[in-house]
Amino acid sequence: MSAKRKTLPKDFIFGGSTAGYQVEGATREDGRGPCSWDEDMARPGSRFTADPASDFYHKYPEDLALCEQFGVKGIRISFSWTRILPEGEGRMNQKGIDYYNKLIDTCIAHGVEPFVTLHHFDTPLAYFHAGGWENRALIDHFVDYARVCFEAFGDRVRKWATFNEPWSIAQNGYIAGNFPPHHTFELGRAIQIEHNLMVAHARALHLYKTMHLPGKIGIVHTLEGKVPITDTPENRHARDLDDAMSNRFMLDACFHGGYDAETRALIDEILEKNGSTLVTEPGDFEAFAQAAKEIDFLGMNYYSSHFLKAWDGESQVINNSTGEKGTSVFALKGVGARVSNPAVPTTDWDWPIYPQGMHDQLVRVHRDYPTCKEIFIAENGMGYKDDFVDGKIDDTPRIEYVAKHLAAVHAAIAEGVPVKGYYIWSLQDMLSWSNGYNKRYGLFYVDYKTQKRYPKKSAYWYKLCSERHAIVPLEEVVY
Ligand code: BGP
Repeated sequence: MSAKRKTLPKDFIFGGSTAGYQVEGATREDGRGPCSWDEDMARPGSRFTADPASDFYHKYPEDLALCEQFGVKGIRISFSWTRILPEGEGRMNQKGIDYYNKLIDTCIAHGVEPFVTLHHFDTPLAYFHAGGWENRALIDHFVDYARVCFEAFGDRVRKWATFNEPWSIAQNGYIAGNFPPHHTFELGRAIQIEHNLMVAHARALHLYKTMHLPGKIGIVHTLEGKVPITDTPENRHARDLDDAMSNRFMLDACFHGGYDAETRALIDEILEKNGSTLVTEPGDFEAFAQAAKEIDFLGMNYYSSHFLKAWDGESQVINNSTGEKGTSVFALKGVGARVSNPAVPTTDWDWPIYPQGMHDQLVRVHRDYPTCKEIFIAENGMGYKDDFVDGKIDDTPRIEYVAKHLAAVHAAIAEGVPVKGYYIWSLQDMLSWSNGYNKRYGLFYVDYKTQKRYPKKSAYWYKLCSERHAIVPLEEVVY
């Protein structure tokens, strides 16, 4: 055995992550109702469509057989709310229930534990038109939908997440403008949405606990590392502001049961500079306090960190959604500017590759949020324009990326952080929300014309890691 080998606990789950809208396709099949993204992808000028995506709606038996073959022991899936309740509420769609029953049963038959997210960006269209997560009526509807799911699938699903990445819903929809409803620089609205989502999370989580089902429940947050580009008081303050808005505000709600005074002061500073205020109701904080006592785990997504400098100017954002390196701009009024760090490499989409940030966020959650009992890396991976050569895909840069991030997990575990699994983003290639199909993440290559799957070199490497409970050196992969 190599002296360099880093081992992981025997019960550490090597999983694969997916999201309903990004893999299922079949958006008009079997009575599914429309969601916000259907309308978005149909608008003039839209570059992509979610049909057939990776056709997981029909190909799931094949993908789960691949999981079993390649040592993938857990799969993160998300339910499409409008497959289950086509209008978002009321009438149930039996075909949607049947589909998810078959999917869950097939997971279990292959020894692949399902980890279900209730909401992964695809809000029912009628609610989106009624204001989306700005409209507090959606909180009650979400809790009702959660109840339907817990009742139908709670006997077999043992890991639940209420939401995927509330921060992305807020930031991408209301600040960066690359998700529906495509608003830009509306920091106050984004923060309000974060709060409303935290209330919906807390109430659904508490409901689950009252049902005494045999599983665990948490939430999936994307935690972005924030680092001052140079160590000045102004840059450190920019770091604190960005961290409060992206990470701390919601971690406080989930694990402290309310906003810490220092967090609230940072958030209020951003709100004031952007001419906004936060609206809360007293019951919100009761819900936070209750759910913080009951939450079982944090699902942490980590892709990159941001290097920050102080910024006095107006907000400016340019999204790199084509993979043309060096085209991103991100500066927010009242917060700070994200700048490139020449010492840190980036992906073609300008995402800094900085595994240290993953380690630091894991340690920070463990230190600052001791009520967080377990952490799963619910997403991490590398968007890459894979080359398909004679049926083979040598994605060595992806293996290197994942190995470095697993090493960060390994180091955090050695420091006492209870990380229990790693779900690579992504299991198979799929639709990227605002980048389409040339940004691939999968262990399994999808030929979108034929829907044929091809295991990449990373799949063979991941299998060895899962079998040996270790971060296997690249040289040991036979491909
Ligand atoms: C996360 C989302 C995923 C996935 C991933 C990669 O924020 O939870 O759904 O899309 O990011 O992002 P992208 O597809 O933009 O590269």
